[in-house]
Amino acid sequence: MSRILTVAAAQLGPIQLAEGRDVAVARMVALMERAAKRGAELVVFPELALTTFFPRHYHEHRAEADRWFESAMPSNETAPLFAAACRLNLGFHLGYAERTPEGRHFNTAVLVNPSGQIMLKYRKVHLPGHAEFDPRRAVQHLEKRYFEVGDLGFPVIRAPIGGLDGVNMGMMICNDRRWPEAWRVLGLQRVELVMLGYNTPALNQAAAGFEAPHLRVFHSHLSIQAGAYQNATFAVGVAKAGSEDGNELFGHSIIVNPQGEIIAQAASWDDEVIVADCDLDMCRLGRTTIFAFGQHRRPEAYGRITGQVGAVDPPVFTG
Ligand code: ING
Repeated sequence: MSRILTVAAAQLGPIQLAEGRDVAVARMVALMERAAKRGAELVVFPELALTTFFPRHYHEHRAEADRWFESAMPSNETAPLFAAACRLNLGFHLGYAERTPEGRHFNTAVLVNPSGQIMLKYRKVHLPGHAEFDPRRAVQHLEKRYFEVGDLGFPVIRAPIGGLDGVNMGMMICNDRRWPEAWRVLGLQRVELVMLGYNTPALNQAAAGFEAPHLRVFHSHLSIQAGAYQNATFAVGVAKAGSEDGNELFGHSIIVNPQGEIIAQAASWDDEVIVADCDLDMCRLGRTTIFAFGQHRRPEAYGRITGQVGAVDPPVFTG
């Protein structure tokens, strides 16, 4: 008996600095309705889906940035998403900026069931960019200024979704997809579906050297396809895309199967729904053969992975 989950990636076009959450939420409800019409049971939204990608803007006083954060989930502004999920019998993943009651700040994602229960929460671990204003950069990337490092690890939950009694689901956010460690921690919990949203500039903004523009998408797809294949899991990578106040983010949202194949891809850099039937039993081949972790992994050889932060120089051959 195959276990099929119909998943939608709900890619968002740009959200301008001046646009309120109500505009984004209304667009997102429309995408949920389109996804439901296409038979989707789960809808995956991008990272920081409610606002413009505000880490590109410098706020001298961090408290000025609180305007970009949600102090409750659901809040009045996001309640329509929860109502739509119930009305359409959809689960959904949402990326947003979280401000906790204690005043801590995280780049967060939640997985919500049709009843509005938050089944899983994840806080972004790999924060790219910098904490202070960098005059060398054409555009700032201040995630290290506005967010703390996530403190929830990389959790996986087995939960009912769609017509299935239990699916092993996990999340990561944007830059996390570039780090194989994140994928492997999820893989070691038998994850079957990894949901990740991203806001990725279409052009390299670090003043560190030339990177051909086509490589931006190549690296994103390479990371997601490799992570899915090497951990025998489905993956859904969902962009916020388009030009936000002149700053271009690329789209190319994808759904990837446990063989690392792209089975659906967005064609625009705007609001767009892509849908795929994910037969979760496809995970079994990889995890019982090539990536049967219990039979083949050798943690005693991997000490450097958790023992070191940065790289060290190797010994020099002296003949
Ligand atoms: N954005 C980018 C990402 O990792 C980035 C930042 C782009 C880092 C390209 C390195 C290279 O996709 C976020 N929000 O993490």
